[in-house]
This record gives sequence, structure tokens and C-alpha cells, in this order.
Amino acid sequence: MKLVSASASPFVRKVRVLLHETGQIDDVELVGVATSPLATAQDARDANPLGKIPALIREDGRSLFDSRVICRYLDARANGGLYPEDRLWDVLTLEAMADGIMDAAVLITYEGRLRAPERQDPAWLDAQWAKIVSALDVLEADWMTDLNGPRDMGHFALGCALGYLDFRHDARSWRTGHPALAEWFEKISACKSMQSTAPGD
Ligand code: GSF
Repeated sequence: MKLVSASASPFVRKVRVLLHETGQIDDVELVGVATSPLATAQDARDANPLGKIPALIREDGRSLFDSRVICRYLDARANGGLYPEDRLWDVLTLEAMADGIMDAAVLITYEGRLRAPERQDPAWLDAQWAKIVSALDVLEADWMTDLNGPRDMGHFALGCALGYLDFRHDARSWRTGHPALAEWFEKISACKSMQSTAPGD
């Protein structure tokens, strides 16, 4: 299989963490691309008409996307147990919250990278960051029991999301007001799968 990917992508990192956690890292060849909404890489377009990464090209040549579909496919392929049936809907909701944090953070990154300073909209940036803070507040208040329980894919997705905030939006200091989450993040960041997939340019 081939994974159309980029080392800075938090969504790609989710897939790579799962590959490490389920012993499948050697089954997938990484195809690195540089892509953006204004300059879509051909490999990304060929694998996903939306031009987004990650996209997984299976042995039969068919593509899978997006990261949630890819993660569930690969977890099922290895019977990895990262989407436990007894709490599946909570796991998927946590992964959706993590993906939403990533979506908002990536939009902030693009606004800063793809728009001239005079065309950037501070209200838009603040609105995206407000979504992230709202999610962090709820995680801090309501999800710490779950997060301190058995590891699942929701946990690793959140780890990738928080790691992306450190990587691209460190100055926003997400840990302020979220001490329990910050302590939890230090623990999941020590996992070998997280260490092996730390973001880079
Ligand atoms: C989001 C992927 C995405 O936005 C998923 O895989 O879960 N719902 C999708 N990927 C970004 C790269 S990133 O993670 O920084 C992407 O492909 N951007 C290029 C574009 O054209 O939007």
C-alpha cells in the first residue's frame, strides 16, 4: 500500500501513529508530497479528487480517504483494537473533536501562509482559534476520565492535534487553562508511535 503524505500533516500523523501501534508500518510506502489548496500536488489529486492528504492507495489500486476512513480500515486490517466496540461512539466523537481542532488549526496556518498580510482577516483567525479553545475547555472539564483510561484511536488523534498546535501555533499557548490536558499530553507524547512521527517541515 502507499500513503500519500506530508511530514507536517497532523491528519497524516494519525495514520502513521496507527500503523506503528498496529505493527503495519512496513506494509505502507510513504509518498511524500507538498500540497495546498492553491497548489494541489498531482499525486494528491490522483489519489483523492478533493486533493487532500492523507490518501491510502490499496494493493488493488483503489484509494481510501479521509484519515478517519483510513485509520478504521487499517485498524480492522490488523485487528488492532483501537476502535473498541464497547465505546465506539465515544472514540469516534473524540477523534472528531481532535480532527476539528486540526481543521481549525490548519485553516489558521493557511490564512497566514497563503494570504497576503493585508488580506488576512483577524476575525476569521480568532473565530477558528475560539473553536479550538472551546474544544480544549470541554476536554479539560469532561473527558479526562476517558483520556486517563485505556488508549484508543481518539487518544492518539488528540495527541496529534495538540502536537500540531505546538508545531504551528505555539505562541497561542493552548496549555493555559488546560493543566490536566497538558499533563496528559506529556504522557501520550512519550509513546514510541508518537515519538517516531513527530511533525517536521
Ligand atoms: C482533512 C485532511 C486535510 O485537511 C482528513 O484526512 O481527515 N478530513 C481530512 N489535509 C491537509 C493537509 S494537513 O493535514 O495540513 C490538506 O490536504 N490540505 C491541502 C488542501 O488542498 O486542503
